[in-house]
Amino acid sequence: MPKLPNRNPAHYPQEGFCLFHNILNTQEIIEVRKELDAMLANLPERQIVYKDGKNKEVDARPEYLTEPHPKHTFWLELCRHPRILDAVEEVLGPDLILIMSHLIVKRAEDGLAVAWHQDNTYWHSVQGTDVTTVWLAIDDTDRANGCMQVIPCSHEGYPELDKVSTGGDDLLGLSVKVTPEMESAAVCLEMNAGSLSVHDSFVLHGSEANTSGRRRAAYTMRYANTKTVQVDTTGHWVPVYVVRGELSNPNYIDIRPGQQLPKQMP
Ligand SMILES: O=C(O)CCC(=O)C(=O)O
Repeated sequence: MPKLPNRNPAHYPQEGFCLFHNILNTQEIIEVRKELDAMLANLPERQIVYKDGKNKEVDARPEYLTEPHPKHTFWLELCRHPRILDAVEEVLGPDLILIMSHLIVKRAEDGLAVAWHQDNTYWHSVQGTDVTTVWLAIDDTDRANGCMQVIPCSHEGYPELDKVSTGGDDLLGLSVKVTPEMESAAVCLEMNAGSLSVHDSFVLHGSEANTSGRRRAAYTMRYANTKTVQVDTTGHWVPVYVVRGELSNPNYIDIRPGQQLPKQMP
């Protein structure tokens, strides 16, 4: 019997993730898809990606649309959408910074798998554990098109697990070793477009390749509690934006409600 994902934000600290249904409405999702389709139509031929622990040049793929928010107002505006921030506030509290984002699109019958990993262990400029990722479904997602999978409670104690090279054709090129018992506890985060999950930055998660005839697109937005997490802005590759609550660091950019969005980086 498939395990049902946690939908109660009160259980997030223990489970390490939570599902929120229907956060964006149909019209909002149509607009998101329009922006995404325009980006997909303009993919470069080659791109530099971080894979297997180093930067490499590869044929461009839509799984690697990293950090659109400092470059396009549309994505930055989405990162401060009040209903998305309400979900984040439920698990991280009211003082929130946006630290990264990434569009991950798995084309029909071609989308890459994402091996088991812990996000936080890749982010050396981020100090602290109150960090969460919003994974917004832009398309309906299920096991066949490579939905996210999470191993509940695997963040407990915030262990930094060793990584090994996958040697395979997956998004990261690295994987954390997971026992069959751990893997059998994994939960599939199947959801309709407009729903989202949030996951702790230490919880083990990944996804399988897209073997279906349907696209699987998602927008991941990464947030932290600005009172307990420090970001070294000199070593961080994108600006840090205050989206809600206290303005704690003069190096962060204030985009709280009512603030004009800054000019976009080229
Ligand atoms: O979209 C996926 O399949 C993986 C996403 C992921 O690893 C993340 O959001 O940290």
